[in-house]
Formats: sequence, C-alpha cells, structure tokens
Amino acid sequence: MLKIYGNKISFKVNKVRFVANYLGLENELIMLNPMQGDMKTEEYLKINPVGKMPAIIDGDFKLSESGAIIRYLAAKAKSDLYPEDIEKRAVVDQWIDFGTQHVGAALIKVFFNTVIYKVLGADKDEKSLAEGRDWAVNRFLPIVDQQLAENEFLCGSKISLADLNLLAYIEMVEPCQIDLSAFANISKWSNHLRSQDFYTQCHKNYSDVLMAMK
Ligand SMILES: N[C@@H](CCC(=O)N[C@@H](CS)C(=O)NCC(=O)O)C(=O)O
Repeated sequence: MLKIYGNKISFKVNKVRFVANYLGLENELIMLNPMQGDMKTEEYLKINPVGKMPAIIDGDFKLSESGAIIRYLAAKAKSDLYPEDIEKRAVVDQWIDFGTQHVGAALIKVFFNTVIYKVLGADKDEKSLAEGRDWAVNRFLPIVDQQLAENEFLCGSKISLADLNLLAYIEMVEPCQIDLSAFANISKWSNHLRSQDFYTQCHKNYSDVLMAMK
C-alpha cells in the first residue's frame, strides 16, 4: 500500500492525498508531528533527507516534494490527470507551478500570519501578511477566477493535476479570512471539487481539521 508521510493540516500533504484518492490508490497516512520533531528523526531523514513533509514510500521507491509526488503518481497510473501529450502536459505543469509558486506562496504568507504563528508562538509579520493578502486577492486569484470563467477546470474541460494541486492551497482561503464570494468562478469550482469522493475521503472541510488541531 502507498504510504504518505505527513499530517492533515499540511496543504502540501493534502494535495498528495487528493491525487492518491482520485486515482483510487489504497493509501495510508503516516502521521508526523513537527512539534515533536518527527521529521528530524534518523528514520524519517532516510525517507526525506530535507526533513519536510510530504514524502511517500511506494513499494521500494521513496519520493519527496509534493509536486514531484503528484506527477509521479498520475504518470504511473497513466491517468488523464497528467496527459501524455507533451503540449497538454506542459499546460498542466504551467498551472501546477502557477498554483504553487504564486497562489500558494501568497496564501502561505497570510496563513502563517493568521493561524500558524499562534501555534508556534512566533511573531506576527504584518508586512508579510499584507503582501500575501495583496498578491492573493489583487493579483493571483483574479487570474484563476478569469480562467475558470472561461473553462470548467484550470486546463479546459477536463479535471487535471493542476486542479487538485490548487484546491489544496485554496483551502487556506477560509482560515485566512479571504472572502471567496468575490471570486464566483473559484467558489463554484471549489464547491464542485469538494463534493467529490477524493476530497471527502480526506475531510469534510479543512476548517474542521484546523479546529481539531486547536
Ligand atoms: N517544496 C516542498 C515543501 C515542503 C514543506 O515546506 N512542507 C512543510 C509543511 S507544508 C514542512 O514540512 N514544514 C515543517 C518544517 O519545515 O520543518 C514540497 O512541496 O513538498
């Protein structure tokens, strides 16, 4: 069975869980608690020397980096989530990278300075919070909303890895107190995806997971 190392709060872990579930892969979440140093143990560092989550073990094969993992799982399953046609695949890669490096990176700044800093007892960085919010709300979410006004899914009429990747980051919007109703197409797309089995097999909604953590 596919082993996924991480925890339920991490959006990078959740994107891997979404993809594994979508592909119908039997998988087990091996829970890691960063507060207890679970990612710095000798045993875990043999799986991921960087000491971060997620990582997977699939048979004898170990892999880390969430983007590499989702691509590996979909390619291995020869799934349409990651088309073989080189141009279609490149467009999926484009939207995966946009989702991670722009939308995700902006939302992480807001999420850290709204939720995580309290858990870690860290200082709130108001500049980073404002910058992340500005990038998310004024630069990157409008682009996603426009794309979804013209297409049912990020890369056209078919769901792809890019949707499952982005959904994991969009889950931060609610705890970040960003009003998604201003982005009607993202809301519709997100509600549609969140009603599907791959999602409900992970959680009913992300806010419940955060509440459980508190
Ligand atoms: N580029 C990596 C980033 C992994 C990452 O930053 N994971 C976070 C959780 S979302 C983590 O392990 N943080 C704990 C730490 O850095 O000690 C990926 O996409 O997998």
